[in-house]
Amino acid sequence: MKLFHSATSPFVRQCLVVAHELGLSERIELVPAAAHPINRDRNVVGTNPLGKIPALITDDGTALHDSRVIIDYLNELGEGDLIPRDGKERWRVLTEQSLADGMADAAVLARYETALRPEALRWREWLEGQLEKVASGLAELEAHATDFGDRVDIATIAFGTVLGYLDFRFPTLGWRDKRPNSAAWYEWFGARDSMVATRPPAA
Ligand SMILES: N[C@@H](CCC(=O)N[C@@H](CS)C(=O)NCC(=O)O)C(=O)O
Repeated sequence: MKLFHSATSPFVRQCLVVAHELGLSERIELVPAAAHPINRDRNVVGTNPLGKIPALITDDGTALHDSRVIIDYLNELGEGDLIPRDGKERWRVLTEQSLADGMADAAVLARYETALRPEALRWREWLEGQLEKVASGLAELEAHATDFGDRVDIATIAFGTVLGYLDFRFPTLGWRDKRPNSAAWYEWFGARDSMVATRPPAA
């Protein structure tokens, strides 16, 4: 399998954490990608017309995206149990994953606003609106983090990778301040081999 990859993408990292957890990482060849909302990477566009990463080419040549589809695929391939199959548990975990992914979407957009958009065109309220989404997600996480126990599934992986992204791109945000439950949980989760092996480079 080939995965279009950047070490800084929280969505790519989610796929890699899943692959590590399922013992599939050796089967994935990482293809360096320069995904960018304006200067699109033509190689990525050839697999994902949206030009976004992660995008995966399976061993039989099938193109898969986005991260949720790739994760579902890897979970099935590795006969994993990272996605509950049915019942209330399934809908709860999928909704938690959706929240964590939404936080990552907002954080990536906030990053683009500050790192890519020319200064004269920046819109402070819009940036604040994205960070507000992140903050609301963090509040929800804080309310539930003590219930996570030793869960390792698509939702906890998504929360772990978005917190890692905040540490990487928004170190001054201080997300741990007044969020002791999330901080304690992440201390444990972030030390998993799968998380250590996929850490973004030093900012
Ligand atoms: N919903 C997508 C989001 C992926 C995403 O936003 N990827 C970013 C990198 S972290 C990207 O490719 N950005 C380039 C662009 O916006 O065109 C997923 O879950 O895979």
